[in-house]
Amino acid sequence: MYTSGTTLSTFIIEEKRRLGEQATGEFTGLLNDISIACKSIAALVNKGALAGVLGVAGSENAMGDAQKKMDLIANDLFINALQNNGHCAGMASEELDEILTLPEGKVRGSYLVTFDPLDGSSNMDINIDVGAIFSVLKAPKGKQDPTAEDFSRAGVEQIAAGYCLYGPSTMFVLTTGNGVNGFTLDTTIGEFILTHPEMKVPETTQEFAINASNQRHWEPAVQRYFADCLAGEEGPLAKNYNMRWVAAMVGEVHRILCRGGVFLYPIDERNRDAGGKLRLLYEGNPMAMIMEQAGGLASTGYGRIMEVAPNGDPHQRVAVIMGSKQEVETILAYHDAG
Ligand code: AFP
Repeated sequence: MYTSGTTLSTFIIEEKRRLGEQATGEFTGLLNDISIACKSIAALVNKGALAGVLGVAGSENAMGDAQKKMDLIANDLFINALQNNGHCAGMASEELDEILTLPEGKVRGSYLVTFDPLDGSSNMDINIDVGAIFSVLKAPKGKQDPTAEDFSRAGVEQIAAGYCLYGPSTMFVLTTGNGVNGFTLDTTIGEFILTHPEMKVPETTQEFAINASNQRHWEPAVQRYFADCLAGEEGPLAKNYNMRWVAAMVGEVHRILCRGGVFLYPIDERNRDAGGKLRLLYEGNPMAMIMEQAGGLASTGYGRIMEVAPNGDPHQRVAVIMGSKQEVETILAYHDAG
């Protein structure tokens, strides 16, 4: 008998049932909205130059990054998918200065969504992997429109997080707090199908990912760890390392989920006051939840990313060290040593 496999919606409904949770369908609807945004983005990313979506938009986002055309299109597609179906009460996007409330007349749902609609967008023009990252929080009860303060919550409060990787195939990877599952887009039927159940990060690794061009700015603990990695078998870590750098966090995290590794975007002297380079709400927290749910660790070097106290700025930054449990513990020992 031919089967089409387990679709994302079926998986979410079945998971709720398995856990004995009351399901109104709203959460399933919300994740469906997000998956529709991702499918629409995948279609355009896949067409690339044919769809006229390459190149810069001529604007900057809240962090002063030059926006690509596709950053803005992906942002619009997320907003469109989330504001019309009554599942979401408000959004925060890496591409927007302020949080976004729904237009008048739209039904407010029970959830808040944060997203980076096109992570690694400088990869777009060279046809290398890009992705989307999202996180879901409960909306405050009895409030028509959320404020920035309502998004200002530690990562441990996330009720779901995920990413969509636009690579050789399009993959949607999701956690709702019960492990991590990966779905591949079957473009012939337009559905995400469960292909990577219960993803687990291997505990050990010999692979690291860091932008080594920043080496001179890193803090001493990371300098020492990196030097010991390069020393290989003869060094204190006694193993030969491999290095990878996709320059899109979605790509790095996906590789780590599939075959182990560590990804570092540590504090460096230029971003020390800001707390790091990557964004806590749009990158740090969601990827930390996925990593931990898959058995890995996610730290700033000094504590769990998901316990970083939010400072009220939706564009707060954070240092990131995440991946295979034993390797992250090794890096934390370098930090403990000062
Ligand atoms: P964008 O979302 O602005 O494209 O940034 C991607 C990213 O934040 C992250 O995904 C990469 O790991 C990192 O930037 C790469 O940045 P550098 O080129 O500065 O190392």
